[in-house]
Amino acid sequence: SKAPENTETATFGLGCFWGPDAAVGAIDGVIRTRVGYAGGTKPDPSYEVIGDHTEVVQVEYDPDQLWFEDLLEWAFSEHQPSRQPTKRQYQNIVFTETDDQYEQLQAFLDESEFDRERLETRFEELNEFYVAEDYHQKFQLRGKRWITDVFDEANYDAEAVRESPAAAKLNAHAAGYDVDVPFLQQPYDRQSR
Ligand code: MHO
Repeated sequence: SKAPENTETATFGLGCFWGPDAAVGAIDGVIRTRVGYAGGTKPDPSYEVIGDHTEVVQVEYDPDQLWFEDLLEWAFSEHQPSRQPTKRQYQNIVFTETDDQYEQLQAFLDESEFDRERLETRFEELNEFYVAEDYHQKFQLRGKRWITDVFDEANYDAEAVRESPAAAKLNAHAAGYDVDVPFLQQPYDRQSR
């Protein structure tokens, strides 16, 4: 079957973006991933001149397979909500892009046991996502030349690799993720929500 055409995006700051890029790629229903910068005001940030932005991973997912709330569950398994790095580059941020995502976030926080007073995670509306340099995309996979060479031979350019659903899964696998990671063992019971 083909990659679904109706996808939604969700964006998270969870420290150095290489790790969450690979981790989220392993999740069933995650179609594409890309890393970038968001959450600040500096126009056209780069890795060297990041300004007040934060390293983020942008997830493109199939809303028929995965809910934003599932990604929230994942994001909260990936960081310490009671801590916040002082460096903005590595801060933990949950961005919302639609009213629906905002409502799912409120429901998630209400249902969770977090003491809102002690929650240091930033919650913001995404205004702009700046895609990061090619050498930061699918970073774990880039270390496996024997795999990336095959993409090159098939005439994939850097953008095509970044946007490839297969590359997202291979990147996760290259980072050591498999179907056996605990987060993925949790059954998704949509009906009970
Ligand atoms: N400089 C750190 C973090 C990189 S991440 C893209 C490292 O080399 O691991 O900020």
